Amino acid sequence: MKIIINAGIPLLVIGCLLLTGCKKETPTAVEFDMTFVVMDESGFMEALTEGNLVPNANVRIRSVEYGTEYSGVTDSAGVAIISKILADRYDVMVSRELSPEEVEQVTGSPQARLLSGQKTSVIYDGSKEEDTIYVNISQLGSFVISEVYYSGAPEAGYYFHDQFTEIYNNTEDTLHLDSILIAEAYKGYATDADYVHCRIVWQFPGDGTNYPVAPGEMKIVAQDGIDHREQAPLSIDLSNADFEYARPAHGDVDNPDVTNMIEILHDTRFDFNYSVFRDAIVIAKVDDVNTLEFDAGGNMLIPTEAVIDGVEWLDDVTDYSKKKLNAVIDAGATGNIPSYCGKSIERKRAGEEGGKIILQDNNNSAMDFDVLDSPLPWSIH
Ligand SMILES: [Ca+2]
Ligand SMILES: [Ca+2]
Ligand SMILES: [Ca+2]
Ligand SMILES: [Ca+2]
Repeated sequence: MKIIINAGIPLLVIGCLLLTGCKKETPTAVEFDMTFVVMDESGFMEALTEGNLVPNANVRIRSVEYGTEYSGVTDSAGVAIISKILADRYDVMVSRELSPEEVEQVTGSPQARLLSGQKTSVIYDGSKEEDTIYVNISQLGSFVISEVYYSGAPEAGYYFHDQFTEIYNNTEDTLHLDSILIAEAYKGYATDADYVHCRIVWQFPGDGTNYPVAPGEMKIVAQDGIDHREQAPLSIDLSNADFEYARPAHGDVDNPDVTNMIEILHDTRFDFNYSVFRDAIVIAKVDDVNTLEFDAGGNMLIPTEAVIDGVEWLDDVTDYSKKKLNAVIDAGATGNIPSYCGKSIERKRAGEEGGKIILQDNNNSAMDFDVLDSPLPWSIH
């Protein structure tokens, strides 16, 4: 009796395996191990270890088509092996934090910094099983978009007028927002590495010195600078917003206590509202916005070299066919949250120096952003 039962179980298992095998979409898929060697081009590792290999680096690879992620950490020889990956096109993202103590050994100044590097859309199909990824020191000399709250308020119908953009001074010096542009990238031009094609462009007011932002300080640009809790109880108070997109001639809110952004180019939308599903915005600085050219579709062309920072979000981060920003500006996308969930996207910390938070900017939102359960205007989590 016992023998019969035991014999039955393997048969059942084999049957399940056969059934599963029939359903598999890629029955011929081959798994292989991929070895990553991380090399530093900044000279930091050379100064610290007398070699350019980078130990303790985080290596993440992400399937472009399926969104599947694998990760590993480099060993003392700067090598990480990621096992059993499938042949596919991948984005590779590598980062290694340099502690204040490590940086002090090299520069004499105890500041946390980040080594990072990436490759986009590289094919790993098993024909080669090793790749070298070069990292360099992240540049910190600019404003960055530190948070975008775009998803809309929960339990308030389809209320999304509480959207805001937070801009952070990631440098050691006071910077000015005067005349900087905020623009929305239009769809269909992600392959253009030279220009961001924009159908909505707004500009900060000021003559160059009117709107200073201290190191580590941040400013809020609201869709509407009002207390949104009156319309959506679970939302936020933006009546103290630093700036707002106001279109009073079109019936939009205009809080007299909140400075208005200047409308440069606008489409048929009521307000400069971001999509609650997927969208991409850039901040940029040009000498004279009136000299910018347009494409045949009526989109303003902002030169990529004028872009200070950009961020892209997708409701489905496995679907890069919807991406609007070129990989030079943002090689990835954050988001992956439902609309009207009240969540927000926030740029990650790279470190701290002298009590000031330094935010991470690899020009890859998939690496650089986290999702917050609720928005945090004027603050970093
Ligand atoms: Ca508005
Ligand atoms: Ca106003
Ligand atoms: Ca950036
Ligand atoms: Ca924030």
